[in-house]
Amino acid sequence: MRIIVLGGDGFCGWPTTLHLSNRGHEVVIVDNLVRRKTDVELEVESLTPIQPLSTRLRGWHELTDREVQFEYFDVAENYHRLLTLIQDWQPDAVVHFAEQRAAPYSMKSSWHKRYTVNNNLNATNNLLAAIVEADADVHVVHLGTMGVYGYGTAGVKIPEGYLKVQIATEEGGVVESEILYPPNPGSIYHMTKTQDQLLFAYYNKNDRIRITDLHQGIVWGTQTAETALDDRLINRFDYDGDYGTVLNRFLMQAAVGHPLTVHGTGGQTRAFIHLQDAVVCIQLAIENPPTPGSRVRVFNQMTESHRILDLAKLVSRITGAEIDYVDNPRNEAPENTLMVENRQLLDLGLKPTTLEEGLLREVSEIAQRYRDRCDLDKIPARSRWIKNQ
Ligand code: NAD
Ligand code: USQ
Repeated sequence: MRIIVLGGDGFCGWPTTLHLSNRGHEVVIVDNLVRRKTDVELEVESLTPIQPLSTRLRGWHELTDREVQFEYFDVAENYHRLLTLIQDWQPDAVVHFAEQRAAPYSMKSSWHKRYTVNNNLNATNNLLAAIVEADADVHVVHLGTMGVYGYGTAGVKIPEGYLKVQIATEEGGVVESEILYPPNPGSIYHMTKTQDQLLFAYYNKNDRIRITDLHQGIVWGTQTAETALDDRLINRFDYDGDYGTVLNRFLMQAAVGHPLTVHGTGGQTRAFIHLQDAVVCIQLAIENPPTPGSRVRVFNQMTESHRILDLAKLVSRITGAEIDYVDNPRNEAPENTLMVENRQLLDLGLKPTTLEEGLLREVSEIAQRYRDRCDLDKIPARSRWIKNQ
C-alpha cells in the first residue's frame, strides 16, 4: 500500500514508519520537526542520541534497500502542501500522529494551551478537508488516546468508542441508541483529542471518509525490531517532566539513581501498551480497513491496565530504587479503577506483549547505557494544572 505517515519522525511515528516499510509498504513521512525544536525550547534532549532524519533514512536504505521519502512541512499550516501531496501521490492510507501529545506541556501556560489547540485541531481538520478536496479514497488512521474517556471510575468496561444508551421518551417508552462515549478530558491536550472525535464523526457522516481512531494507552518501551537494527535508527526516549511518560520515567529514574516520582498516592490506574505492539496495531488497522460507508471505527489500543504505585513497586523491586511520593502537579482523580474492552485488535491478530521483567530490563539497559546524557534537573514535573496551587 502507499501510506503517508504524518508525524513520522516522532516517538511512535518513526518505529511505525520502519515497521510499515519493512512489510513492503511504500511510505512518505511528513513532519515539521517541531518535536525536535521543542527539545530546544525545554532545554532537554532525548535520553537516546537520535540522529537527524536524513541520517535515519539513509541508514534504513543502506540496511534494507528500502526507500522512505520525507516531506518537511507543517500539517496545521501548510494546507496546500498537504493537498498537493495527496493529489499527486494518491495514498491508500494516511496515519496521523502529527499533534502536540504531552498533557503537561499543554498545561504550561496560555501560549502552550493555544499552541496545542491550534496545532492539533488544524492538523486534523486540514487532513480531512484535503482528502475531500482531492476527492481521494483514503483511509485515515488516527492516533487518539484512552484519555478521551476520562480517568474516573466508570464502573463498567469502557467500550470501544461507542456507548449503548436507552433514553426515556415523554410517552413512557424507551429509545435505544449508540452514542460516542461521553468525552471527559483531563488536560488541554486530551481535550483536543475529544474534539478530533467530532471532526471525524462529521467528515465521516458528510463525506464518507473511512476513519479508524485508535484510542491508545500510555506507550512504554523504546525500541522495536526495526529501530534496534542499527544505532542510526535508535528511537527517542523522553524522560523529562513534560514529555516523559510514567513507566519509561520510572525505569530511567532507577537507572540514574533518582527516586521514583509517584504523583500523590499513586492510586491512578492507566492503560498501557508496549511500543512494539503499538506499531503492529497500526499495521493491522491499515491492512484491515473499514468498509466504505461504515461509521468511524474506534479501537482501544491498549493491552493492560496498571496502578501507578504498582508499577513503581515493580520497578523498585527489580532495581532497588526508592519511591518518592511527590505532590501531584495535575488536577486528576487521586485514585480510580479501569476496565477496558479491547477485543477488536485482538480479533485482528494482536498478540499482546505484556509487561514482564525481561522487557522492563531491556528499557532499563537502554536507560543505563545513556544515563550520562540525563539532566537530573529536568526530571521533576513542574507544569501545574491549576495556577498558584
Ligand atoms: P511525538 O511528539 O514524539 O511525535 C509527534 C510528531 O509529529 C513529531 O515528530 C512532531 O515533530 C510531529 N508534528 C507535530 N505537529 C506537527 C505538525 N503540525 N505538522 C507536522 N508534523 C507535526 O509524539 P508520539 O509520542 O509519537 O505520539 C504520536 C501520536 O500518538 C500523538 O498524536 C499522541 O497523541 C498519540 N499517543 C501517544 C502516546 C504515547 O504514550 N507516546 C499514547 C497515546 C497516544
Ligand atoms: N505520573 C506519575 N509520576 C510521573 C509521571 C506521571 O505518577 O513521574 C502519573 C500522572 O500523574 C498520571 C499517570 O502517571 O496519573 C500517567 O501520566 P503520563 O505522563 O505517563 O501519561 P499522560 O499524561 O496520560 O499522557 C501519555 C501520553 C499521551 C497519551 C496518554 C494516553 O503523553 O500522548 O495520550 O499517555 S492516556 O494516559 O491513556 O490518556
